[in-house]
Amino acid sequence: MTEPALLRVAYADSREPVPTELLAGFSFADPITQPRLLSLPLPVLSHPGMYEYWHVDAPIHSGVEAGVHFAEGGGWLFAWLEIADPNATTIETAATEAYRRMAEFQQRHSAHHVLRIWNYLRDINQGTGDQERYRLFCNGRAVGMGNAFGNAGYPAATAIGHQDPHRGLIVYWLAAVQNGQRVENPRQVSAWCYPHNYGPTPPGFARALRLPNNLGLAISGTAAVVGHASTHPRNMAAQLHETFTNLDHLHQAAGYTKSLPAGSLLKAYVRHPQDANAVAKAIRQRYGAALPSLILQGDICRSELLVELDGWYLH
Ligand code: 3EB
Repeated sequence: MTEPALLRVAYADSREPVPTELLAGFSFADPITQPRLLSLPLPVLSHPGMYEYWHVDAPIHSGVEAGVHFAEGGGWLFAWLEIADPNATTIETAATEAYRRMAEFQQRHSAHHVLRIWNYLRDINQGTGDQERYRLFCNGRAVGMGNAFGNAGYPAATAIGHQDPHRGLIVYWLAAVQNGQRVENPRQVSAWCYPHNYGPTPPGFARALRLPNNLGLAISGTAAVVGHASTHPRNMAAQLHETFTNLDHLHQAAGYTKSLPAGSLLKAYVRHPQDANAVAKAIRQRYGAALPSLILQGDICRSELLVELDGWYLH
């Protein structure tokens, strides 16, 4: 099997022309309707007007199949779907539907290895105990994915809350003709082994995924979770420091010695917009001003967590 082409990820000013050979593009709380571009309901606090682009140096074919929007080329596939999630529908049902449709869609496409998934759902912390919407989402997701990923073969993932009453459950993903390698963080209990005090269905995701073609790592949503516990509840500076430490251990577990080399990107989700500047500053101090980063307003799936990072370790 041929290796997938080079995949590049960049943040760019939306006033610049949309690049060609685009696999995917993302705007943040900025409505756009163009094939291959997805508008995400998370305001960007650090660089208003920035978009995210995924480039592949190959011809791209795009379309819509059974409500799944997709673009594929060069051995890569980007796809997304949105399930309306009005109050009458439970988020549990919406998640099952989303993952069933993803699994069915993936079976029909040659780039069938799902490597990385992002989940954005409204009011993620609403509801108490096991009725919290994030926990219900985890229940529904597990039912919908069934055996699609096999045990411990989960993709890397992010699950973040949005506040847009007009948007539902948005799931987008990256798949490839070649599989990647799952990477777990030795400082953290694997998510699918979380004890049941975090909800009846542990979340199914890998901490990172080593991309084919030796491109680097797709890094899952990473927060101040050590073992399985949230640390430093409601303390932004300490959570951020713990999260940086988690990222260090994660890239070391993947066999990389260098911390986020040139080509890498980082995204921070902050619960409170007033924390954006402090987070941007801490990222600059830790990784240098050259690292492209975006600070988005988004809710973390555990209510005591204030910040989560995800990104790309690319070299
Ligand atoms: C954590 O470490 C933080 O449910 O897909 C991070 C990444 C988190 C993905 C998911 C949840 C998910 O448990 C939360």
